[in-house]
Amino acid sequence: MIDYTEKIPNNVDLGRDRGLQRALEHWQPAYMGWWYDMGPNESHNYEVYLRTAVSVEPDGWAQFDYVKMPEYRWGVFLQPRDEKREVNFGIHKGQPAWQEVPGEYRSTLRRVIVTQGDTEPASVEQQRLLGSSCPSMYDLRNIFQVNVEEGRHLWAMVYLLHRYFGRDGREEAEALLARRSGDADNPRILGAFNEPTPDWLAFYMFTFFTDRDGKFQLCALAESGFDPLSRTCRFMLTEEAHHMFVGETGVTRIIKRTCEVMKENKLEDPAQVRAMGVIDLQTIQRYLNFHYSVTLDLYGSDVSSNAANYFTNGLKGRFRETKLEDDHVLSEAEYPVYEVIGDKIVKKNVPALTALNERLRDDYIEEIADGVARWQRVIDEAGIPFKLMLPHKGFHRAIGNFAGHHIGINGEVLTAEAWKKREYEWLPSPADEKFVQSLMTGRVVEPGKFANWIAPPLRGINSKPLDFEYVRFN
Ligand code: BYC
Repeated sequence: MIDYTEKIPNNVDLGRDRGLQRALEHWQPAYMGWWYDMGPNESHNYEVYLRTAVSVEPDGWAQFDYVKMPEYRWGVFLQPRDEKREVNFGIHKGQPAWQEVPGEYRSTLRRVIVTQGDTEPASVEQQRLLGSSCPSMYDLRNIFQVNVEEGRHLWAMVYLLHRYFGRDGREEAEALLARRSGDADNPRILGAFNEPTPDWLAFYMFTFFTDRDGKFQLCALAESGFDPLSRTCRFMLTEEAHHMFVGETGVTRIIKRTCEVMKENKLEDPAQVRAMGVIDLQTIQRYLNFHYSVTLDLYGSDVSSNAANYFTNGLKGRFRETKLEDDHVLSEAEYPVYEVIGDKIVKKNVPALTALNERLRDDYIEEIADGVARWQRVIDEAGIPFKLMLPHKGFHRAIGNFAGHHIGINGEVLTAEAWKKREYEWLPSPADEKFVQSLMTGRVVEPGKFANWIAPPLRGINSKPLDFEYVRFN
């Protein structure tokens, strides 16, 4: 169970390590300062029907109640230790899992933990203004739930930095509160976390596509031979699932509403669809193309010696590593990657060890394709002849083998000029964004009411009705 009488709720017996406790208690006000500045705008007096972790056991960790958001009890929760756990891959395979950081991997592990940690406050910063244009009280509550949990994920990484990386770790923890999403001088580390999330369609796309990168990266880190990192990530994954749910159902509801309006009014022309105050399917496709492609970049280069080293040294595994049936060392195996040669995209086998970023990206793409097929079903069921598609892997990429090339949506290799001409056929144009913004000028917060451009969800939160007062504004 988690002890909520402590200043920092935790299940790691923080009170036993006075130095660590003091260091984290010192970081806590800085974190609160960051939350007041960069957390959800205007939310400080709201009471929100939130779920809070009460235990890390799989069957009973959540408790729902009203919480004043700045009083949310952020804390440190790790999954219980398995005394028999081993390093399951790489050159240390078969050794007992490490309870302390191996000296030779200190800086690499710190870097991975910092990169993971950096994404969490970044996403809160990206979403901070969305509360003022929410489509319903239900959605407002959901974004707040996502935001407090991203804040907790920052705590999860900061605990590791403080506990295992001494002074360097404390400095990194401060830097995590100093960088800002989109800041020209001190940006967040990874590309997608510096892109704006200007509207709710972007928010749902982000939580569907980018939070799912979170899932896959956390799954890979949950395989780590460094046991505290593994245990931390395992608990974070239980929270991540809700964020992806918010994204997937959010887009589903937008598509559903658009299809209803198209069908009722027998419309197909996007301009006429827009005139009815809903988002045309073509614009939804362009948002999808954008979020998919910037998220694919988050997996790093197709061929990466960093990734090979992480794996060989037992720091970061593959998706579902222990379920895979091979030698878990990959000294002989190969894996296909793609390269642009002249005006062709060519497949090439490389050592599987160096292609681990690409492999994780492929695992991700498989899951994404299933989600997009579920969205397609909504359109098909409405009898509307429109097909959503996933762009080619090389489309609009800034990292890896496709970076610097101009790949069209179907994988055609184009000149810069030819690509530019079609850019806004494929990606949201300023006019698209302006239109979506125009639908989201005010917030809808009467219990049970939903904005015109989105269908209500199938059910409420924690079996509450849709017109439940999920947020009290005071
Ligand atoms: N943008 O060998 P390479 C989440 C850099 S999301 C900018 O290809 P590597 C969440 C790279 O750092 C999950 N820079 O890459 C979701 C390296 O820099 P140096 C976040 C990039 O190291 C929603 C250079 O390029 N977690 O949790 O194999 C809401 C060459 O790198 C990018 C993690 O990412 C980029 N996109 O792989 C909230 C897990 N990509 O060394 C939360 C931890 C690469 O030249 N991170 N670079 O300075 C990692 O495992 C690895 O750092 C990466 C990159 C997979 C990201």
